[in-house]
Amino acid sequence: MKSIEKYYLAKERFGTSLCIGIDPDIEKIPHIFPKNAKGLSEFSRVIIDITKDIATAYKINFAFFEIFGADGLKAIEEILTHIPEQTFTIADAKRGDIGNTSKFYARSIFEHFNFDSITVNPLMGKDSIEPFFSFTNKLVFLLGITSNSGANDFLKTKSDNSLLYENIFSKSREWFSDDNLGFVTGATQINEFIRARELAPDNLFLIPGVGAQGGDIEQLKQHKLNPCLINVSRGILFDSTKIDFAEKARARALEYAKLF
Ligand code: NUP
Repeated sequence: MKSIEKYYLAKERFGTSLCIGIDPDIEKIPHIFPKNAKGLSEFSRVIIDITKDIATAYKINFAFFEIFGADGLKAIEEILTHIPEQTFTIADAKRGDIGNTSKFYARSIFEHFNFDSITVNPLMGKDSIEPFFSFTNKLVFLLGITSNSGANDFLKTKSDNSLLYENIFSKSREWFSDDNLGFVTGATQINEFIRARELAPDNLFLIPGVGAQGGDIEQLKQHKLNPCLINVSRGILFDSTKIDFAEKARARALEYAKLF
């Protein structure tokens, strides 16, 4: 099955656009877990157990695991086997390099880890992102307009008579099939979100920035959100860092799931 079809089926099944971000910050996980890769894996698996009937997708951010090297990568493998078959998965790895190297990044994420999708940094251009699209059954989220303040530094500057982020949306749609092409659009960037939807009306958007980063979901909901996945990481994972963390994470996930 193509990843895009899996997204639509998962969304129908769980009835929400909620994507839970697996960002197990070693400084923040509850004290009952060991401060190592095993701890990250155990904590993440509890979060999945307690929310797997709610979330349409899980997004695993590699940064939180890579601090433990090979053990961290093993933890990602363990966590992936814990995610239900029908739930959509995203590798938030923000890869991208010369074509010959990207080919191996793509194989790692899609063949070895078998994620449904990946986040890719498009700034090295067409040949750097093409290898990800050669996996025609998978989905690639290009960083379109990011949620952080640094989006002003490059993405919102003029390039070729449009803004750089506008070029990312329009050029990549010329190059690749909409079925494989998604975009990251930060919830904190409302005007740019509206423009992005004009440029890519039916592409899947991955929308981070709700919760800890203060993105205004009510404002976003006044525009065409779908098809989308809205990611919340800290806002669910660390609502409590005490013994009741799982209960609290579930309650937050339910609240967000109903919101979108
Ligand atoms: O533009 C982006 N903003 C962003 O926050 C692109 C991302 N991939 N992310 C990721 O989404 C970020 O790295 C983190 O994994 C998650 C947001 O986490 P939180 O702010 O909900 O805790």
